[in-house]
Amino acid sequence: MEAKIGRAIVRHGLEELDQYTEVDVAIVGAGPSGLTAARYLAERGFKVLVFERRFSFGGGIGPGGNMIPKIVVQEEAVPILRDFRIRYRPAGDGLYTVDPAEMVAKLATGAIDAGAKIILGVHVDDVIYRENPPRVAGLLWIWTPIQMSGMHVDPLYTLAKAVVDATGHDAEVVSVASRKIPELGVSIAGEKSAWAEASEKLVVEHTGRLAPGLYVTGIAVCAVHNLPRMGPIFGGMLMSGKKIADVITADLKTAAYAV
Ligand code: 48F
Repeated sequence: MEAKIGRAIVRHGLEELDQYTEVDVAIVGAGPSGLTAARYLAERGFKVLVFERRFSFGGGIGPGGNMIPKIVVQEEAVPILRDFRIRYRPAGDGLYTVDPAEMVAKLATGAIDAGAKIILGVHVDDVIYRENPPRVAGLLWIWTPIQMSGMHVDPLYTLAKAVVDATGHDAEVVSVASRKIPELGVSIAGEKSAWAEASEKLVVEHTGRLAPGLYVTGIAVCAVHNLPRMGPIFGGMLMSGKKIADVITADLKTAAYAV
């Protein structure tokens, strides 16, 4: 029995890792923006891979507002809640509350059911770079426990036509690209203090492509573009995830990305 269990895991696990060595879109981070983007891209037929450092989904959703188990979503993002069948309760003034555990579960289910592959326990620590024109062509990744051990272990590669930084406040993918590839012209301007109303709009407006092959969504947009943060209101994260899916869909249809 033990041999069969081990063989089943090794065979199917490695077979699937092999299938995901090259993808259309690699999303780093399974928070609200990354999961939303994954679902809308996967349902349009793109091969989508999400790498998440933790062994769980949801990023900053789970803790609610300072650990009180509710988050807020505004009117404009309600159609996205409906797409994911996430229930919401009116709180007045165009605001709705949502149960964080339900949102985590349904965003992840929506992405997976649409066909996205999520791999947990993966730390993305670098990008793959190509010249002429300078572009990001994929990711380097390593299992999180190995990264945490501090031991030197060489990572593995995933090639992607589009790499999405959905890593949250630290914008980790853009950060490494800005340090190591000055030719890309990307930088981290740093996030500003909270101004929820302005931030919720600005984060969606600034969501987009930063350089060929490199995209940013979610609160990472604030870190990159020096925008105010917002706190436990999540409509902007969902709308940013949907917008990056639209931007990438348009880009991948152009000749430059056609393979
Ligand atoms: O932080 P996170 O939820 O990012 P988001 O989608 O949403 C932000 C909100 O949760 C909240 C907010 C808005 O109301 O202010 O903070 O922009 O999810 C980011 C995910 O990325 C993972 C991390 O564990 C988290 O689940 N992550 C971060 N860096 C890496 C990573 C990395 N280098 N490799 C893999 N995963």
